[in-house]
Amino acid sequence: MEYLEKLHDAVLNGDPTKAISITEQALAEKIDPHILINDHMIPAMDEVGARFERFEYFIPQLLMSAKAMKGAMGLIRPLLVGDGVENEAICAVTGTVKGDVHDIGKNLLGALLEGGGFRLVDLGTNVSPEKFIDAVKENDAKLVCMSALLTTTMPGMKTTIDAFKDAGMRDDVIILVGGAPVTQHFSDEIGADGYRDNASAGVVLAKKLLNQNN
Ligand code: B12
Repeated sequence: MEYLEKLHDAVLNGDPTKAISITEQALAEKIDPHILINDHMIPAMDEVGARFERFEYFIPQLLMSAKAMKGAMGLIRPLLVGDGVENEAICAVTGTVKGDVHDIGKNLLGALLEGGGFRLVDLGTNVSPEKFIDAVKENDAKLVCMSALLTTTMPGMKTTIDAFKDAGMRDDVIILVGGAPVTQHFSDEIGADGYRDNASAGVVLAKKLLNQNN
């Protein structure tokens, strides 16, 4: 599977056309999509971040790498979602917190939640506490998943949890947090119900906390 290394390079070099064609080939050869994501594309994005920190990459490169990963994810997403959605499914609300536009990890989590049988309401990025609360009310959601990729936006998770408390709704929902800078310690400190460092583990935890171990 040496050509899969080229998927890593296509994301690292911000080449959506190549990322898409390699993903097409890999899926045609029935390679597990989780391998494409976890062993090739996420490490590439980590390297993109490292280069950004060393001032070797700048915003345009970050954007092109994100575009490459999103292009490949467009092909993978239907496979992750599968036909897991059921009529009586529990509603999960996902969103990236206010001030933050990073959405690749959040979208991956959303696809896996849908694949895990949840009904998904994705609020997108830059989501205020009020929007999370309104979405839970409108959809009778039992799960809220917040994502943050910036240390400066992480406090928005606490603000959102506090807003649920103020609205008298904290006990109605399971709240999970995640994103590269988030830690278990931070999750405990802000009163979230749980944290995981990857999307698949997040879905397993959500099901466990909702007593849905199917
Ligand atoms: C791509 C990227 C961008 C793109 C985002 C495009 C998009 N549509 O998402 C763009 C160019 C827009 C961008 C902008 C900026 N970025 Co940026 N970006 C990145 C980069 C390189 C990759 C992020 C990514 O997609 N990773 C891949 C995904 C799959 O990983 P993930 O989101 O962490 O998700 C995984 C887990 O965390 C988990 N997960 C995620 N969410 C959740 C939620 C729950 C509930 C659970 C259980 C799990 C979970 O699941 C996933 C794995 O399965 C990171 C570096 C990095 N390694 O993280 C920097 C990085 C996050 N960016 C950074 C910075 C500084 C910025 C800017 C401020 C730059 C600037 N000067 O303008 C802006 C901020 C814009 C804003 N207001 O949000 C810094 C943050 C530093 C910090 N300490 O806060 C980083 C770390 C780069 C760096 N090393 O310096 N960025």
